[in-house]
Amino acid sequence: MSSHSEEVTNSPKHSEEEDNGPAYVAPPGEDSEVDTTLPFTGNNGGGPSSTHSSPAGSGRGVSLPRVDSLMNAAILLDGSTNHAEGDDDVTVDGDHKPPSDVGNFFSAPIQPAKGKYMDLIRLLLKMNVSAADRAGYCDKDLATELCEDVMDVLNEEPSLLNIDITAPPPAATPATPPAAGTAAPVAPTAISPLVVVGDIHGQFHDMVTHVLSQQYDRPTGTPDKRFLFMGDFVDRGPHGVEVLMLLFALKVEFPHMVYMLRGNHEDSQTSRIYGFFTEVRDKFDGDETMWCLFNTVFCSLPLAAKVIAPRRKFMCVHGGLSPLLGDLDEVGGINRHEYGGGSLDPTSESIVDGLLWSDPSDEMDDFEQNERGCGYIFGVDATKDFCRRSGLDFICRAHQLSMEGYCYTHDDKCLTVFSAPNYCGLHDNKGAIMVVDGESLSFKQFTSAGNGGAAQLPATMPWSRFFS
Ligand SMILES: [Mn+2]
Repeated sequence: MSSHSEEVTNSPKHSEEEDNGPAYVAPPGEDSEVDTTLPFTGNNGGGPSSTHSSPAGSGRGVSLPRVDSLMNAAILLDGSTNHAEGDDDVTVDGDHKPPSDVGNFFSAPIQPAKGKYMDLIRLLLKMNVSAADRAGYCDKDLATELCEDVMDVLNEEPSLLNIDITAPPPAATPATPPAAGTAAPVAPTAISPLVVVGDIHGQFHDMVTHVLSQQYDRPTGTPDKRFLFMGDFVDRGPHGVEVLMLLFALKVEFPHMVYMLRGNHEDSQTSRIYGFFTEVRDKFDGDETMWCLFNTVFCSLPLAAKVIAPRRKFMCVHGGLSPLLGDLDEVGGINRHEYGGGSLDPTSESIVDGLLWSDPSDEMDDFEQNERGCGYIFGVDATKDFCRRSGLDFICRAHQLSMEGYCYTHDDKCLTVFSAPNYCGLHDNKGAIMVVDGESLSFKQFTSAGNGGAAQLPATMPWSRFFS
């Protein structure tokens, strides 16, 4: 390894990456001898470097399975029809234009909690993000206030979200109590489908035109959508700042309609290396303090969600499981703010490692150390046992590229959703989202809107910084 190994040697944790993943998953029919020379898999043959120290509780040093087996498992199941939801409703999402006027984005009676970020939301949804347009939102005072406001909202949330889509979303709590004689906020009466979203990685145009469009461009008369993002908002793609600022603004204004989980890239040791640091510095006049503040917000992001739908309960998380995680409810007891700071107990540290970093494999039963250098590879029995102990039907996670945008493994107990189409401008993969409605669970696949991939990478981000 070249410069990459030098960089990561300075990282006490999460070192070698990560850059194995999201692992390349071949489309159905493609030769299962995946080209492991692709940039994602550059470390596959080499294994972890001996220069890296082992984080407490993560058990590094065991022999590592090759990620090839993981990829092959995904290939076999990708596009198969043997899963329980064999008649999944899969549609290809059409083109969406930036909205000319989104009003309050959500329909009445879902009102913005503060209102002060609605102009920012409307501005960013127009997707004018060229260097000449940035002055309107890459403002340090605005971004600082937004980060502080979203931290206040996120810190009100537990480490384990509980999202019940069988009931209408609760009314937002107004910033100040209504004045005497003013009507209290009216709670929504319609049940809102939940849109579950995988990795974004700075592909802002794809997020707006295929994910958020599910709300702003929905057919007339259909209910508002709720959104659950499973992390990896930043790094690799060029517009992590725009992704965060739009989602933070939506989170502040509509805290019960937009939920954000932490991914492994929402971490200073990862986002320092894989593009976000450079992006923030460039967009905020060389100032590095905004990157620090964004990373402070990351520590407030919840770790997982329990989703209650009419016919099923499932977990959403960025990566996956840990052998030390007994059941899902234990996540709620973890002080997520201490993760990575050295003061969290080793068991909890290991559990969060798994939540953010783990990957499934169909070729093993239990747990192995993950070749990414952090987290675990978990097998089919691990998933089934965890679902049984936690009263879940399946787990839903992101973190790995799938050519179809989503992929079942573990006898359909483990679902991967990946929402960055044509990832990094290189892989011609579809993105997908899952829509959980009253009774049904469906997928929307989409191709890249353009402008979100490698072609837009700022020249200041060396290719090797992304893919080494
Ligand atoms: Mn990830």
